[in-house]
Amino acid sequence: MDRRHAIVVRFHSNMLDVVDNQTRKRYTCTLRGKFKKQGIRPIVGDIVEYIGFQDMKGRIENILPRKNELDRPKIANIDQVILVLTVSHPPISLLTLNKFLIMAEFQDIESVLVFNKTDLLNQQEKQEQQRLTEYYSRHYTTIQTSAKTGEGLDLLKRIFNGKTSTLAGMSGVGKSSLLNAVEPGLKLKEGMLSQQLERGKHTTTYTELLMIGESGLIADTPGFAFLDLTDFKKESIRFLMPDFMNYSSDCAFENCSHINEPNCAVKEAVQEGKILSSRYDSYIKIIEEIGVE
Ligand SMILES: Nc1nc2c(ncn2[C@@H]2O[C@H](COP(=O)(O)OP(=O)(O)OP(=O)(O)O)[C@@H](O)[C@H]2O)c(=O)[nH]1
Ligand SMILES: [Mg+2]
Ligand SMILES: [Zn+2]
Repeated sequence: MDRRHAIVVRFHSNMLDVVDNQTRKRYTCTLRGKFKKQGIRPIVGDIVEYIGFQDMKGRIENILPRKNELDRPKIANIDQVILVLTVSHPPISLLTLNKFLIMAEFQDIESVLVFNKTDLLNQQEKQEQQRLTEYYSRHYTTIQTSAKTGEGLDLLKRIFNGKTSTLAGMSGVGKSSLLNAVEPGLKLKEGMLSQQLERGKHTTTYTELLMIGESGLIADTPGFAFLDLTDFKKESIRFLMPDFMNYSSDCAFENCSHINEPNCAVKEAVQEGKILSSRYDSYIKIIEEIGVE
């Protein structure tokens, strides 16, 4: 029988769903016994070899090597992470955003920034969003959207195409709403912000890859993921900030940490407004949080 390639999109109790790489048809598969013996378990995003039977049933024969692997959510072979933010409703935490970008940079995963709920912004908030969009777009794909009015959704759709993506962002920023707006057939559960904040719960609670657009797959992950920086070395953070890297070669000291050294080009750039001061503040905060090794 023919072995074909597919991607794992969802787990059931002891079966898993895969989507064929070429036909985009969905099969519910069992695992070969050898996986249990070897203690190997595929995760969502794994590329597998499978044999398809009748009635869209199949059996996983082999798991191909992973290009990357995230822990929270447990997912493999991600091409990009779509980080959804809101300048208000709820207000953005720039520290969280910057931590997240550092984390993605470290894992070598591309980040896309989506500023959502543009329809709710007042004049001042609009300006703030414009300022952030302009800055971050120098290093990351950055778009502005509204799941309500449809602004930016065509662009978002194009970003999804041909890629395996995962969503991230605080509860209530509109991750599920954006996916529903782009692909109404998904019918994902959306939450009422106020109720969510009261209960401190997420509306979306498990990891699944959904088919979106003609050729995209996306995980609508619960809330914020992979934000643990404790394993980081303080010394590595500055290399994960592309805006700092633009200036650091002009620092007087070759291995300048941009904290106490004189003639620091990064600190000068902050003073001249070329680097956002919130970026620098986040850098110092993160270094402090990591503490002494
Ligand atoms: N006005 C406006 N409301 C939005 C927009 N996007 C989402 N909402 C509302 O914001 C609330 C939260 O949206 P969700 O899509 O459930 O948020 P989420 O990011 O998926 O939240 P979790 O699943 O808890 O992580 C819902 O009441 C949505 O209707 C938008 O662009 N404009
Ligand atoms: Mg959701
Ligand atoms: Zn420096």
